Amino acid sequence: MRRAGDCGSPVSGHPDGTVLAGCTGWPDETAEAYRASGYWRGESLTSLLRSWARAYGERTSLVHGERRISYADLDALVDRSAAGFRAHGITPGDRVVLQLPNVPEFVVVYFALLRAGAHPVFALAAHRANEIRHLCRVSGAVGHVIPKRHLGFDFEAMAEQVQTDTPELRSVFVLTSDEEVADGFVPLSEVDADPVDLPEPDASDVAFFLLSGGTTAMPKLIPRTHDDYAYQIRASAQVCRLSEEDVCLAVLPIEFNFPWGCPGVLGTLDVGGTVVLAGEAVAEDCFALVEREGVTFTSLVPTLARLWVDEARWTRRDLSSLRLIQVGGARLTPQLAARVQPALGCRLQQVFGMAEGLLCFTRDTDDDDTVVTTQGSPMSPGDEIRVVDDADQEVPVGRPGHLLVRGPYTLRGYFRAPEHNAHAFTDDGYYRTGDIVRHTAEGNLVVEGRAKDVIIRGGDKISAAEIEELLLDHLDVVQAAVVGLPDELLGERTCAVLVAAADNRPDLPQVKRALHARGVADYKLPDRVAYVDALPLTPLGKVDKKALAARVAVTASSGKGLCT
Ligand code: OOB
Repeated sequence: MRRAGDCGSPVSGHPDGTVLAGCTGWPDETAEAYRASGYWRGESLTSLLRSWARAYGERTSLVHGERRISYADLDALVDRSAAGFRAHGITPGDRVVLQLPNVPEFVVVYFALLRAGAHPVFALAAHRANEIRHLCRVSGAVGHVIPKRHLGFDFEAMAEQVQTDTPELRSVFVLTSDEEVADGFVPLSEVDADPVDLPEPDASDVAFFLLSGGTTAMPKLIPRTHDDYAYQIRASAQVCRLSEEDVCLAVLPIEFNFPWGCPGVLGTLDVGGTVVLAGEAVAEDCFALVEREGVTFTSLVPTLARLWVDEARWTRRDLSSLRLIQVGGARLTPQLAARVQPALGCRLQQVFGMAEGLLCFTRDTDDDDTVVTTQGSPMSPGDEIRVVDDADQEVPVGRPGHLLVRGPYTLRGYFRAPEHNAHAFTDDGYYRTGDIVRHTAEGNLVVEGRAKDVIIRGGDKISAAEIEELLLDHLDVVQAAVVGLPDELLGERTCAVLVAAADNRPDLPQVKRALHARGVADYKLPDRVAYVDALPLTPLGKVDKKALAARVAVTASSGKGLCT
């Protein structure tokens, strides 16, 4: 078995050897140990859906608006859709970019592609041509699933644009109520055929791809196997003590790991509960759904938690069914954390996690202080955690250090990224998370900061390097550095600090327009622009982002000059 950093090594344990070139698996002896410990059970996600349908039959699996879908119907829809994808030329091993909002079709298409032997690649609904083109190229996707329009955006026009310069992308499938789609595109309703016998995917194979929050110019693809994700949903459902009485409200976009499988949508289905898909994240609309459907738990980023806590003071809705609010994805201040339980009348759970794997949760047995001030402890006894200094030497408990992790649901390598993998993993397979954490004496983790150059804006991860590259490519500037500025509601906002080429100093609207025209997703457009004569450098000659952020923050708060 080759190590992380190699390209083309097979996913460990698959009987045929190479399954999906470009993925790094676990070493054979580690895989065996994960099986022996019962973490990996050799069950594919599609076989789980089949067993859920058998066990929970007529119970409601999904609710969206007035639509309610039973477990048996979900399984049957997936069978028809899988046969339909095969009939439309999707074959085992194919990658298909899945870009849909929180609608039942997301769940159906996900399982149908898996059943057809293909691998969904989760795109954000917020992504635009720039990001989708990249995902298609890296994954070698042959298909793209989109809504016709969503929140006023014309996805068909974007998909046409992407297809023009992505020759492997053969098929675009469109979710629409009117059956009218652009020339050459396929309405999703036509991805439907009488069920055919399809072989079960091997559980040790890659099932689907999540996207990394990214430190690099473009998001990396995270291969998740059936075995590792099945374990994640089962174990996280146990941590949250989910049962078939639970009703999950999926508010965050379900293409994120957090609402999809921590325990989220899949963890709820695993125990026979009901998932309510919320199309809108507006707090009052969510409260109406909580009341109507008897929602028992949900997952939020701190920005949304803050809106819920504020709104709960005025609502007339009955929120008494809520028993658990998970908050994660970005730093939750102890001040806000302390307001969640009193305002919403239910337990708070802090979740510190990553699409790459590791999940930490505070537990229902923890005292209030632990829940308010820590990000909890790892989900699995199989999670191996190291907190180290710059020389990779372990630091004592209580001291902050870099968080490294390996375990039964943490990746060993990004897809087709050998150079990046070489420094994103240690030689013995630990993933370098880029987070700075400290251990408390009780064994909980507290996130102290980040070593990676990522800005977390309202829970959305923005790679500074990506925006810097775009700014340099598309604007007449000599240098560009993107930094995060503290923000009351979003946690951080982005500021593009530029060194002008000549007298020309594009202002904020011009900068935004230039990036928007290149098909960059809206959430990545800078919130502010500032000009400096030169970027400050560290002694090693790298841009000193800390100094720069401090300088820009002072200017921004004084309201003078520089920032627009
Ligand atoms: C979740 O996943 P990603 O992949 O979008 O982002 C991961 C990064 C972490 O490395 C850390 O930098 C940050 O987001 N983060 C937190 C945090 N939870 C995530 N920073 C401070 N406090 C927290 N509680 O964000 C994610 C995936 C699964 C569950 C929850 C969150």
